[in-house]
Amino acid sequence: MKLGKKELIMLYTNLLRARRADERIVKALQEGKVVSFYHSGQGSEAVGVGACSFLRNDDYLYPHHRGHGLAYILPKGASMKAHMAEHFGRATGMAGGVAGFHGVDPEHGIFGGGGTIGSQFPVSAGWGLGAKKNNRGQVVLCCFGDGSSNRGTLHEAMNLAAVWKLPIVWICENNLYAQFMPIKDAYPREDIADLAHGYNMPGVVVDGQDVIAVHEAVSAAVERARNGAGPSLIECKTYRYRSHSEGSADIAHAEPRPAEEIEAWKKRDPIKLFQEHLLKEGILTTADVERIEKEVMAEVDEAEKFALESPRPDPSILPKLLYQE
Ligand SMILES: Cc1ncc(C[n+]2csc(CCOP(=O)(O)OP(=O)(O)O)c2C)c(N)n1
Ligand SMILES: [Mg+2]
Repeated sequence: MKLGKKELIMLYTNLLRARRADERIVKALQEGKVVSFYHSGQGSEAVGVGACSFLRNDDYLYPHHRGHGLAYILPKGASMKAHMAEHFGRATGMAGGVAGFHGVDPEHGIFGGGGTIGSQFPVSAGWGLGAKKNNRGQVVLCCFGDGSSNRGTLHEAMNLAAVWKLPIVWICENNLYAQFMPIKDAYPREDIADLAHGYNMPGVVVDGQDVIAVHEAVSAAVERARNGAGPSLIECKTYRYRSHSEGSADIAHAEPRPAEEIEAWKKRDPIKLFQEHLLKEGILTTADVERIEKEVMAEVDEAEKFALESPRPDPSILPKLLYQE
């Protein structure tokens, strides 16, 4: 799909929505308004936004856990208010405010995630089988990290999906680390996309800071899957700007992550890169950039206000550990 001005601005806006909502949740957590932990997605938004902005409503999405799905689920149609309210532990949240740290919105084909890394593979294979049997051309996007690719469940699911030609696009958000473990010390090759050859499917490496590159690779794989040609694997090379989760040490093994590495990736901020590109091409003016910033901030303010004004869930349905007034 060739993108016109409207679609390009939509991609830019989605990048900004994911970033600003993520920043607000981090701030709210620091202020004690958010009830639990948070895995920030700042730095890798182009992966989810590039992959999910042009999916069909009835396509199935298993979002990655960075930003607790923000960059994936917002472009797929999920509500920022419901995501925010979930994190504030409110009844209007995506999962009623009781447990939704993984994006969920069944009306938009997002059936939630799981806390167990690697659970997305067999679950997505099941959805892929369902999609194939439905025969409506639905596609499944299964998103995971570099560390998750080391789970044995990947083999079972990718093998079955390849044999049965299931309509699945496997999307690896390779941010070079699994918590404190550098992927170079946990995987013997350079590219996780190489795994695809073992399952007789295309394996593509893309620049995960480039939202257009991600979009192009994913839409080719989506088309292939819709046409019955089976699964593909897309590896997006990216980075996370914050620590694994808020409050945890920002380390590789037991040492701080290298400052020069963080700086180099910040120079390739996906939003900055895309904004520069759109300004240069005359798609956006500086006035447009300011207007979009204001609109997105208004959406984020409104989402936070909605969350804060929403009621707490009925305590009788809450696991004891989660409920604090
Ligand atoms: C089976 C399992 N092991 C460990 C964890 C704890 N854990 C949560 S996220 C994470 C890192 C996953 O790394 P990766 O797949 O690269 O994703 P990233 O967090 O880097 O985006 C770990 C170890 C878990 N949730 N499930
Ligand atoms: Mg990782």
